[in-house]
Amino acid sequence: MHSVVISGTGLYQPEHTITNAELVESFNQYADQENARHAAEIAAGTREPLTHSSVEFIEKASGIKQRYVLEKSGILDPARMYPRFAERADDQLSLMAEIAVAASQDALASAGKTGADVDAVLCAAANMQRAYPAMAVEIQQALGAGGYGFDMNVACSSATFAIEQAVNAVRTGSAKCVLVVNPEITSGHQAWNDRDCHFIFGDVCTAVIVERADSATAADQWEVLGTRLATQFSNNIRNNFGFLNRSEDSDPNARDKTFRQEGRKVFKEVVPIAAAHIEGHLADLGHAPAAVRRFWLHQANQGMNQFVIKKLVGDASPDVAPLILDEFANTASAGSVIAFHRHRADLAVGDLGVICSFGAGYSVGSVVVRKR
Ligand code: CO8
Repeated sequence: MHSVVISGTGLYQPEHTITNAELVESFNQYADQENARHAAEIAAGTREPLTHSSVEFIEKASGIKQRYVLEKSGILDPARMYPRFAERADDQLSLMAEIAVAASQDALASAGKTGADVDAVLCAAANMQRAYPAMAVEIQQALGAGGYGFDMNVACSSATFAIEQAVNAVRTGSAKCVLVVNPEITSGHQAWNDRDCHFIFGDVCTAVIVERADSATAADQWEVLGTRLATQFSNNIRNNFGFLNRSEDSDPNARDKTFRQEGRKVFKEVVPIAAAHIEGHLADLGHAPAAVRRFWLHQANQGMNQFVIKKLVGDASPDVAPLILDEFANTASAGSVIAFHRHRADLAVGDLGVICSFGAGYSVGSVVVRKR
C-alpha cells in the first residue's frame, strides 16, 4: 500500500458574473410578463400570480451575493431564462472538456506535473454534457494523459466521492497520479424562472491531483489520512432529466426536468447527517473535531455551514470554516474544493483539515488531510 497525497489544485472561473441585483431585476421582469400573459386566469382565481424575488431575502437566506456563469445574456433575458450556448461539432473540444482542461492545467502546474504524468482521469460532476463517450476520456486526450478515464455523478458530493476512488487507486497501485476534475455547468440545469431557487447556483470548474507521496515534488502537499462516503435516499433534491424522457413522451421543458428541492427539509435533515459523518470519521482516525485546524465544507448555504461547524467545534468563524459562496454561490461538487484551493496556504506542517461535501442523494463525503 502506498502513502497518498493531494499535491495540487486548480480552478477555472468564468469571466461573467451575475449580481443578486441583476438576477432579481430579470426575474421580476419575467414574473410581471407572465402575470400579464395570464391576467385573465389570475383575475378568475384559477392561477396564482408569480411573486417578486428580493436581494434582501437571497442574502439573508443563503449568504450568496453573486455567481459566475459561462453565458449571461440568455439567463437574464426574461423571455428565455437559461444560458445560450452554441452547439459544437463532434471534432471540437466540448464545453465541459474545455473548462475541465483549464482547471486541470492549473492543478497540474501547482503539482509540478504535466498531462503525461497522469494515468487516470476522473470527471466528477452533478451533470454530464452527453451520455458518451465519457467526458473524462476527452479530457484525458486533450491533456495528453495516459491510463484510463471515467465519469461519475453523485451530485454535490461528486468531488469527494471521486477523490476516494483516486486515493484507493493510488494506494493499491492501479494508478500513480490521478486527476479529479469537476466541471460544474450548473446554469444549464438551474430553474432560473423559479423564485425559490433561481439564486442558488453558479458555474465553475475545479481540479485536484492525487498521487503517490514518493513521487510528489510539489512544495505544498497534503497527506490523505482517510476518506469516508455515505448515502441515504431522499427525493428532497431531484432532477428528472434523463434519457428515458423521450420514451415517456414527457415534456422536456417541464419543471421536474431541472433542479428542484425542498430547501427547508434539506437544510434540517442534512446538517445533522453531515456533522455526525465528520465526527465519526475523525473519531475512527483517532482525532477529535477540536484538533482540526480547518474545515473546507460544501458551499450551499452560509447558515447550514455555521450549524455544522457549531455542532462540531462551537466556533463557526471563517478561519475555522471559510466561506466562498458569497462570491461563487453553490457550485455543486466544486464548492468544498474551491474553499480548499483558496484557503489552505496559511496552514502549517502537521495541521489537520477536513474537506467535506453534502448534497443530493442524500450524499456526504469527507477527506481528512494533514499538511506535510
Ligand atoms: N425572494 C423573496 N422571497 C422568497 C424567495 C425569493 N427569491 N424565495 C422564497 N421566498 C419566500 C418564500 O415564499 C417564503 O415565504 P412565506 O414564509 O411567506 O411562505 C419565505 O421566503 C421563506 O422561504 P423558504 O422556507 O423556502 O426559505 P429558506 O429560509 O428555507 O431558504 C434556501 C431557502 C436558501 C433554499 C434554503 O432552504 C437552503 O439553502 N436550503 C439548503 C439547500 C441545499 O443545501 N441544497 C443542496 C442542494 S445542492 C446539490 O445537491 C446539488 C444538486 C445538483 C446541482 C444542480 C445544479 C443546477
